[in-house]
Amino acid sequence: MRQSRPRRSTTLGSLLAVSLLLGSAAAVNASEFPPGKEGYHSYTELTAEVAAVAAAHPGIVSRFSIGQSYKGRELWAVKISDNVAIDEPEPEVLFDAGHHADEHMGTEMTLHILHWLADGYGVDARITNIVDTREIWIVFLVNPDGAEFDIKNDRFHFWRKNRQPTPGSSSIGTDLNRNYGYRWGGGGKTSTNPQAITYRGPSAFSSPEDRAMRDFLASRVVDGRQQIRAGVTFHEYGRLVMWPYGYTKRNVPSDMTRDDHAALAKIGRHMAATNGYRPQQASDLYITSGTSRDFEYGTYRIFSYTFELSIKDYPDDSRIEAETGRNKEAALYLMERAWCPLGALGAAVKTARCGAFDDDLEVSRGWQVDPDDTDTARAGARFTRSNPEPTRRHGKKQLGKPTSGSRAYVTGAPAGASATAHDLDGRTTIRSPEIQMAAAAGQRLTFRYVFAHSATSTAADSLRAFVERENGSQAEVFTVLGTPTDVDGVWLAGSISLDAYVGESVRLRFVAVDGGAPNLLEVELDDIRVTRPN
Ligand code: NO5
Ligand code: CA
Ligand code: ZN
Ligand code: CA
Repeated sequence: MRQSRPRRSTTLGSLLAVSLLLGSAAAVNASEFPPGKEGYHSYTELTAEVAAVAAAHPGIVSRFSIGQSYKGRELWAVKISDNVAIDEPEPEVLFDAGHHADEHMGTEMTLHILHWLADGYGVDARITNIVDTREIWIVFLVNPDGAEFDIKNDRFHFWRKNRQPTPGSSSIGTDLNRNYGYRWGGGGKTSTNPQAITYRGPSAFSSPEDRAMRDFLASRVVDGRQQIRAGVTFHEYGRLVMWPYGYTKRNVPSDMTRDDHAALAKIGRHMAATNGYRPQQASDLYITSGTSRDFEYGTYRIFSYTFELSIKDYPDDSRIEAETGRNKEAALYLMERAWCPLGALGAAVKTARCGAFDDDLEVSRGWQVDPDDTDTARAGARFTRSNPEPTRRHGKKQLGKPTSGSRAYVTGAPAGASATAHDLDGRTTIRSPEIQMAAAAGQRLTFRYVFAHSATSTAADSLRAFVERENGSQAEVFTVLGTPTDVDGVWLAGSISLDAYVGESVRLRFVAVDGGAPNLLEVELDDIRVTRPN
């Protein structure tokens, strides 16, 4: 859907230019699948197939490469959307396959998703709607070197890793689903032995293939916010639908919120009900560290799932149609749900969390600190997005527990040697990324805050919220002032009508000031949202 305000241009154009130059390079050492498995796509066939679909559907499919494998093969990808050459403000979804060389069904799965969308566009109303209102990314084969080696000389080699030699050893190959830089080096079914099939690599992102995935994901951060909201990484085998995390058995560790866990599990169970797979947290299978799924959720809060296809490894090619087909509903559902995954939790959550802005402050989402370079608070006392340490003086002042997860904006997070060691003196400001308000009444700015101070406080101490318009003007919409009494820290709720800004593009600002003679003042902010219209 073409929106009134196209996003600023992205790297897609340059990626396309690069792929045009490199796309004609002939594949080297092409192999075929063994007898009975010819229905699978070799790298050469995959390359040709993706190019053919893109050429047949130039308006909605664009092919590019996210980078090269260790041996220099292009890592082919497509974007599928209406107005495909334009980066529109539409929710994005990522499907990938082939981290593991021997798991060939995953690549067939991603090719089927490509065909469902490309061939169904303009034919099937549901698919047309998805293509018109989403931006779908597919990376078909993250590990082409391994996949080609696995079928070398037209027989299987039971190869899992990439084909990168490990420095200082005679071993070849890193497990690309152990090499991502989130909790890399942690425990579970992962190895430091270069010979092991789960070798994690000498360092996080030591493999060019995972680096290409990392850089592609980073390229989808626009105006500070990750655009990809949901995804599936296809593996084999076991017929499982798995949600984060794999690195811990805990259901809701400190790097996950309760709401996210509830929605991840609910969506996972829903998808499993449609494909007949078993739904579970990834670590219920076994613990893993350095996976793509944990990286995507942990770094960006992408609702990232692992599907284990098939009941066995190397299924006959006669199984491809049925095994991929049973995942069609799940794939379509996730693309639709990507609009606001948390909305799966029901009407109240949808109103609160599927509006124009929703930030639990758990990961970076584009806020600027000291946006005008006019703040006077020293660096250690400014708003930082962090896990606050509790402080006490005549009762609680800085509270140690955010209202969601383990991060909030805090004026100096450490407790320090005394309660006043890291409290605020002077002014500190945060400014949100652009927020496109819906053109309907009833939207509210809601947030949670702590405003705690000593009995020496005055009205020179304050927490203020402002709405900044596109023309730069700022309106104060919320004010709390200090008083000459001891006020303990407690999480309070702010809620302000934004009816004056319907349809506008705005930014939010929060300004905390310790203005009088130095006194104890602690300010915290969490769960900053613009709710849906009523
Ligand atoms: C995966 C999942 C546990 C993510 C893995 O059999 S698999 O290797 N496809 N299982 O261990 O990375
Ligand atoms: Ca589009
Ligand atoms: Zn796998
Ligand atoms: Ca939080």
